[in-house]
Amino acid sequence: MSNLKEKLAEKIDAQRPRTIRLLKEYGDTKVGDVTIQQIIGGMRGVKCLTTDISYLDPYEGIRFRGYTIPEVLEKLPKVPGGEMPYVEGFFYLLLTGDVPTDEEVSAVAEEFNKRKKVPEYVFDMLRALPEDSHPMAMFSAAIVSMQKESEFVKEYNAGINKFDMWKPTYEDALNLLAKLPEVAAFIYRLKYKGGDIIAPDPNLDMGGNFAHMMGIDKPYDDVARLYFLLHSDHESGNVSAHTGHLVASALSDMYYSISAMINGLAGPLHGLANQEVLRWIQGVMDKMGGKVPTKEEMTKFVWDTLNSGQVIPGYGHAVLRKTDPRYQAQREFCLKHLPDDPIFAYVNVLYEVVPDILQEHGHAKNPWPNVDAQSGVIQWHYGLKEYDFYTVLFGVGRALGVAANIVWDRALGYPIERPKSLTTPMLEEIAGIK
Ligand code: HAX
Repeated sequence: MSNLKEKLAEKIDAQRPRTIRLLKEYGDTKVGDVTIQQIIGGMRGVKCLTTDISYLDPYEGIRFRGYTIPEVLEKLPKVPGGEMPYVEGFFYLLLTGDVPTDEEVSAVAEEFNKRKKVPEYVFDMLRALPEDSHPMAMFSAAIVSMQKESEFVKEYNAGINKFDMWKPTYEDALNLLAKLPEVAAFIYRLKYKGGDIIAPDPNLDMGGNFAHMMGIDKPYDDVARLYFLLHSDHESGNVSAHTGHLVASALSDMYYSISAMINGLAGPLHGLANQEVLRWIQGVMDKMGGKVPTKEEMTKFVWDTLNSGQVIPGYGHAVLRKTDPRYQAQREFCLKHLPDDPIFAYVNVLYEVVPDILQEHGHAKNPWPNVDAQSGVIQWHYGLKEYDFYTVLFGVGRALGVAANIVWDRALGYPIERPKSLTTPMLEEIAGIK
C-alpha cells in the first residue's frame, strides 16, 4: 500500500497556511505591471500564475521540485537493469517534493498497476473513429470518453467540502495516468500496425510496459521513461499546462482537463513541433537523397524555410534564452546510444547552423533549440517512424505534470480563473492616443 496520499495530505496541511497568509496579509502586494505589448502579445512574462511543482529559469531551464534534470536522473530510484528512473517515482517527486525511497517507488508503481485497466468502450470508440484521424485527436477523445469514471464528479454530486476536493481529484489523477500508456500504445498499434494489439504486462513498470505494448525492444523502455519524465512539466504558463489548469479551475474534472490539455499540446507551435521537426528533416533528406548536408547546404535549406515565411521547428522559446536542458539530456542519450544515426547527424548540423542564422534573421528572441529539436530522432532510431504519433508521447508525459498541478490547485483552493479583457478603444485611451 503506497503512502503517497498520506504524504501528500501532510504536505497540503503544511502548505495551506502559507497560501492563506499570502492572500490575507499580502494580497495587495504588487508583483509587476502589465504593458500593452503584453496584453496584445500573448501575456508574455506576465507573472500571474503560481506552482511549486516546477520552475523555468530562462538561462538555466527547468527544475522539477528544485532539481535540475541531471539531478532528477541521478537521485531517483532506477528500474533494475535500466539507466532511467521509474516514472512512478518521478510522479511521487512531482506531487510531494520528496525523492521517494525504493520501497515508496515500488508501492506507488503497484498503485498505478492496480488502476491501469482501460475500459473496453475506449477501444470500441477508438476503432469507430475515421482511419485518418490524427493520433492526438484520438488520444484526446479517448481521455474524455472516460469522463464518466470520475470520482471527483461522484463526490461533488454527493456534496463535498471544498477542502476535501483534492482527494477524489488525486484518485482521478492516478486512475487516468495509469491508463494513458495503454491508451497511447493502443492508438499506435491500431493506426499503424493493422490493429495488432499487444496486451499489457502486469509485472512491468510504466515505461517498461509502454515499450512492451508498443512492441519495441530495449532500450526503448528507458527511452519511454526519459521521454515521459522530460516532457512532464514546464511551469504553468505554457499552452498545455495552462489549459489544464484553466479548465480544472471551473471544477471540470481530471478527464475534461487533461483532454483539453492534449488539445492545446496538439498545436504546431507547441507539442506538435516534435513531429514537424522530423517532417522538416525528412523533406531535406529527400532533397539530399539521404546524404548528410554540409553546413553550407543546410544553411541554404534553413534560409529557404525562413524566406518562405515559415518557422524552423524545434528552435526558439517563449521563456528560454539558451539551449533547452531537455534537448541536452536527449542529446546525451543520442551520443551514448545512437552516435552514428543519420538523422542525429542532421540534427547536429542543424545545431551548428541554426542559432547563427536565427540571430542574423533577427526575429526570434531565442535562437537556441528546444526539447522538440532532438526528440524525434530517438523515436525514429528505435523504429517509431510514424511521426504523427510523436506528440502523443509528449502528451503522456505532460499529463503527469498537469495532473499533479491540478491536484494541488484543488488542495490550495485556487478559484475559477477569470482575467479581465479591455477593448481596443480602451487601450488607445490608456495609451493617450487621441
Ligand atoms: N523560426 C523562425 N522564426 C521564429 C522562430 C523560429 N524557430 N522562433 C520565433 N520566431 C519568430 C516568431 O515567429 C516571431 O516572428 P514575428 O515577429 O514575425 O511575429 C518572432 O520570431 C518573435 O518570436 P519570439 O518572441 O522569439 O517567440 P514567441 O515567444 O512568440 O514564440 C515559439 C515561441 C516557440 C512559438 C517560437 O519560437 C516558434 O514558433 N518556434 C518554432 C516552433 C517550435 O519549436 N515550437 C515548440 C516550442 C517548445 C514547446 O512548447 N514544445 O512543446
